[in-house]
Formats: sequence, structure tokens, C-alpha cells
Amino acid sequence: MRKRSQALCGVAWRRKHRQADALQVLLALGLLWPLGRLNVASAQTGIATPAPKSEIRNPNSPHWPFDAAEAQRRQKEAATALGGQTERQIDLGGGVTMALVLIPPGEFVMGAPKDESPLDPDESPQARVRIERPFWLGKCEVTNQQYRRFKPAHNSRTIDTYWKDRTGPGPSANDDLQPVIRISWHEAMQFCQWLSGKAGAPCRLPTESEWEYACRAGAATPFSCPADQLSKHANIADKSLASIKPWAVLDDKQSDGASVSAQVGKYQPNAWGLHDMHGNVFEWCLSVYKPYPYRTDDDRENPSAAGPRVIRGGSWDDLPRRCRSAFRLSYPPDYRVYNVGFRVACPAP
Ligand SMILES: [Ca+2]
Ligand SMILES: [Ca+2]
Repeated sequence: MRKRSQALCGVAWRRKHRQADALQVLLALGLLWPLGRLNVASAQTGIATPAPKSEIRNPNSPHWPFDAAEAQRRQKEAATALGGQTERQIDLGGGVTMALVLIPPGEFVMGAPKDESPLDPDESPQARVRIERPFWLGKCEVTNQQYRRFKPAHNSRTIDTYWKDRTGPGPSANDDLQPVIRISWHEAMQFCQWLSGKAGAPCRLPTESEWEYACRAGAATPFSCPADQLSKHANIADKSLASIKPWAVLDDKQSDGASVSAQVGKYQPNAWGLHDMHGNVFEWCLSVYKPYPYRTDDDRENPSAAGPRVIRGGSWDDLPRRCRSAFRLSYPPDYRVYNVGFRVACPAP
């Protein structure tokens, strides 16, 4: 049973990657010009904010990795330098707020080391990436309630269940405190543009490097927590999933108590106070999906560049390997996906 599950997982993973690979080939051949035109159009409407430059050097760093105590020391030091706290709230109106935490500047080694197991081919070679400036990042994924302050009619719907003895709507994904899903990359960027007016600063999606740096919080290991404690830190495809998908590929050693997306912030945070970076829902990043080593001089952090956009972190429907800090996947920016949401980033003053 376990072997069969692993085999099925491999098939599913390859299927999704074939999709991305095929898309890249079509883009390279210039056969998907409407997709590129969509991106240009979004730039013309001014919804995007340019990402900061990251410096890339050799894939080793004397400042990396660091432990949780050092992560918190650096975070407090950055907050003190800005004359404030490590956490702030944005008022979205209607009694709804959004919490952001301060991510200190620093450098890290991005991607998976060759001895990480499991490992996917697009996670290496690694690169040394420097985050030059502190930035604010959503403490949690954006919720349905928060997103509906921007688009009141949005409905994340249900996770429908269809099999031999059951057809119809399954568990809700539309509760106020569940993460918003079924929103495209363009819509996530439009939310960030709307949020900029509330925050008094230009908000956007995190770049892929910012996302991984924040997710790791100093840890060079597959997860920011010990692998044997993952179910305390993340909602993944644990044995709960069998209640809605009897055929599901799941990890029956994990027991996180949630069959679909959970209310944000229910699981333990990483050292910088970020919840659900591993699991719950995948998260759109600003960056175009391109091969490693990660670099910033090839337009991948350009919000108006064409190409599929990166998603990170895995979801309630994914095995631990897809919830790792280094795991990468992508979708075209106009896709609305049942297990993909986002969190926001704002530059610190
Ligand atoms: Ca779960
Ligand atoms: Ca997540």
C-alpha cells in the first residue's frame, strides 16, 4: 500500500511538472503570445511594484545557517533600527485587520543541497542570495474575510468530493478564517495594489527568494521545524485526508487533524512568527518560474515579464516532500487553483 502510494505520488508530481515544462517550451517558441500580452497589460495598469535587487554570489555563506535564537535576535535588531516592533497591523476596514511580521535583511543559500532527500531537479544548483533590506511579510496566508474586503463577492467554494458512493460538495473552503483560494496571480497582485492604499506603502507578492528566505528563518534543513514534528507546524496530506478522498496519496504517519485547508495561524509558527509557510495552501510568488541557480538579472523578478509564476510551500493536499522550503512549482498567472492562495509583502521604510 505504501509503495503504491509513493508510486502514485511520483506519477502525480511528474504530471504537474510536465505541464510546466510544456508551457515553458511553448513560451520559448513564442506560441503563447496571449499569456505574454496579459502580463504586459497588467504592467500597463500599474498594479505591480518592482522588486528589490538581490545580490547573488557563491553558494556558501559564513552567515548561514542560523538557529531560532539568532533569527529572533536579528529580527529584534531590525525592528529596533526602524524604531518599532517586530509585528504590525494593517486596518482593512469593517473590523478586519492583517498582521505582518518584520523579516530582517541577511543572506542565505537558496535551493536544496545535493544530499537533501527527497530532492527535485529544479531545486539546484544552489545560490547565495542576499536580501538587502528588511521587509514586512504576512504573518498568515490572506484569508477569505480579508480578501472579501477587496472583492466582497469572492467565493472560495467547497472542496468537492466525487467517488462511487458520494457526489457533491465536500467541506467548505470559504469560511472567513480559511485562506482565500481560486484567485489568479493577477488577482493576488490587484489585492496587493488595493492593500497599498491601506498600508501607506507599496505592497506586492514576495519574490521567490524572499519567500524561501522567510520560510527557512535560518534553517538549511528541509523544513524550518524538525521533520518529525511537521504535523504540529503544518497542515499537509495527513491521514485526515482519507475522510474526503479515500484514494488519496497521503502520509499516514502524520496527523494534523485537518482534511482540507485549516483556519490560518492554527499551527506553530517558524522562528520569525510566520504561520503556514509549510502546507495549508500553496502561495503565489511574484517571480517567474525559471531554472536555478537563482538570479535577478534575467527578469524573473520583473512583475511584467511573461511566463508561469512560482507557487511555494505545499498544501493540505500534498505530501511532505512538496511542503519543503526548497520545493518549487508553477502555474500560468491566470489560473485559479483549488489549493493556491497567497500572502503579501511590503517594504520596510
Ligand atoms: Ca491535513
Ligand atoms: Ca502555505
